[in-house]
Amino acid sequence: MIECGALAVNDGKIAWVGEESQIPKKFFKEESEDLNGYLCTPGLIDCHTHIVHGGDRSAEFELRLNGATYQEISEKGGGIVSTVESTRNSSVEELLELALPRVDKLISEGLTFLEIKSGYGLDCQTELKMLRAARKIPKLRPINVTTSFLGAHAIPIEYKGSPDDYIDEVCIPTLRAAHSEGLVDAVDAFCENIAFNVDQVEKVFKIAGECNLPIKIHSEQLSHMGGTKLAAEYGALSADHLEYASISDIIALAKAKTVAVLLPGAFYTLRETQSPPIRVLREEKVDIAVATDCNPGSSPMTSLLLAMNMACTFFQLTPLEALAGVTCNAAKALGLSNCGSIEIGKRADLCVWKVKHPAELSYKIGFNPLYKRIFGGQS
Ligand code: DI6
Ligand code: FE
Repeated sequence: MIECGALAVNDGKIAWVGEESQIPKKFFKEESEDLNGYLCTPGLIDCHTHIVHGGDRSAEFELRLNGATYQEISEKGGGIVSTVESTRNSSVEELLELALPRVDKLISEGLTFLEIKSGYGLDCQTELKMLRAARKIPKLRPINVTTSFLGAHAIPIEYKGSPDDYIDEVCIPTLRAAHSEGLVDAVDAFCENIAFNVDQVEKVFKIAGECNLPIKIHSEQLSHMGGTKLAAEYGALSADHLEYASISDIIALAKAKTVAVLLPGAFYTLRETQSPPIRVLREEKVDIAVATDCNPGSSPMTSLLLAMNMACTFFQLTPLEALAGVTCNAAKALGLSNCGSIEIGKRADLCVWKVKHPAELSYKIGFNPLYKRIFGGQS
């Protein structure tokens, strides 16, 4: 933290940062702005969302409040596959109309970079439609977007009981089609007892490798399936959720330099009681990111500040760890090197907050102290 700091922006990038008293003379000539001593941080990055989707699952929320579990609802044909039906029935325009208010909410809290997953299509046409919608968002809003192909998210009704056939006949050909259209920045998979096992996920990771695409995983969210170790073996950018991860899983992440992404919104919504192994993550020096997991089932959340608050309260992250989780470590989880910190040469994606100390960002619940958001040098 620089107490009396200043920075210079040129051509959308950070040209200088340091003590106000040290600003090089050449920057004095330029246009300048007083930020009133407010806190300036990197722009926020949400590194795990399913923000493009049709329909809503409020009925399922009520079922869970009456005692049904997430897994039971999923086994009865609700859950992810019900969002699949709504998403298949929506056009790109309709998906955008639904997604943009969610994106706007995140932007209002200083978001400058957003990851968006497919995975509610589970057929070629709809997976491509979701990714095309995601690619349109940066044309409509001042935000950068990176996409993850999540064809291995759930088993669609037409392949019930035949997950291997789904992977071979739909997921892999769709990944190839989406990649050849330039729609995919990374490949993700849901390794879980209600989704895919390690062998099925590994098949998808092999194709990602052939396509030179980085991988990510949803692992050990509801049970221990072994996806974390598999992802580490394949050099994944991130392993996400991790509630049921073991010590040896975390050691594998550390060795592979894979980022651990914590998703406290899903932990909260599902009233999970087992926390990810934070102490071990710290001991093994695994980089920790925090994201919303914005999705209609397990985390209908469009506030990254709230995710920071929850990461502190539920998982006992320090407020500075939470801030690193939505900036520099979120950038790492997406394999980005041009944003996530205030450094010379990086994009001038910045937030100015009307707070005195960074802890205030995580401390308040439902309060937004954003004073100014700067995207590529533009406010
Ligand atoms: N894990 C999640 O948290 C979301 N997907 C996943 O693999 C949940 C998706 C949903 O319930 O719609
Ligand atoms: Fe997710």
